[in-house]
Amino acid sequence: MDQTEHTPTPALPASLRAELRGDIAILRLARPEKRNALNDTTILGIESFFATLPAAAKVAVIAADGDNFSAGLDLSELSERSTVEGVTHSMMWHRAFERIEFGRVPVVSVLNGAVVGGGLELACATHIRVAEENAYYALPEGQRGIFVGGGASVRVPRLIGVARMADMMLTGRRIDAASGYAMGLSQYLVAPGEGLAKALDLAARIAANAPITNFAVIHALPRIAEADPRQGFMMESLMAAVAQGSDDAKDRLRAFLEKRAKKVTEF
Ligand code: 1HE
Repeated sequence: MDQTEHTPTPALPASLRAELRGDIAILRLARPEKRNALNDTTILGIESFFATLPAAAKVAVIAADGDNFSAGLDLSELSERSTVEGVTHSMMWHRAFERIEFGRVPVVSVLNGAVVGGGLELACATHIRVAEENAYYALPEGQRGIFVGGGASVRVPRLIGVARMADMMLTGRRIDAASGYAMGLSQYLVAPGEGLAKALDLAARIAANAPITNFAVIHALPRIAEADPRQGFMMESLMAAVAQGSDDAKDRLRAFLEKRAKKVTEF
């Protein structure tokens, strides 16, 4: 909950479209003719969208127009940059994607077609990835003579391990949606065209959680998971006590004991 909310939301570039559906904020990558390649304007637009989410938004969904989630960095903008400009550019991506990963609300992404380079980096900054069966993943930076710069070396190994990421970068291989699902790149795998409906269903469930639980999952869980176990256990105890002490938790526990709450169900 480290973000200031401004209203109205600033205008987004033409490469992005935003919509608020109830308590779900939806951001669409809207440059399908360029396979949703991510230029600087789009990255700044993503940062701005997540920095200024409407107060009503409890969860966000990122999806793409067209047949591809994103072909990654807009290579037409990869002009002659100095070393310092290169660092600054990469840090701009990091800032934008940290707004997603450590923002105010959980974020679900819908992956289809190419989820490549910076497109995979964007996807990995979201909390839940729903892949359609036609999605594929690649890190072609090796072929382009560059290195990842949008957070992949931090986020991708957490999902699939350093060895698999090294393989992707060294060989430029494509990983299909089913293999990506099996190795942890996505948490869900659905038929083509069904990703958005699935993401909206998940988003509705997330929005119904206690806000303190969603906060803890986004902000406490990743820090605890990376902490030394002794510090981690302590942070977990503190976070658990904070959540448990909330009126929301008390109401929900009472509702369960009085048989007014849903049981654990499959979906
Ligand atoms: C682009 C880009 C792009 C497409 N930058 N313009 N990413 C890559 O190395 C992936 C490069 N793209 C591709 O390999 C292919 O485009 C795809 C496999 C993703 C899709 O193929 P296809 O046949 O459907 O489309 P296309 O004909 O290749 O592309 C359609 C148009 O989009 C075309 O422009 P047009 O004006 O000729 O119509 C392409 O030039 C354009 N286009 N991808 C710019 N990436 C923070 S560091 C992150 C580092 C990286 O992300 S490196 C990985 C970059």
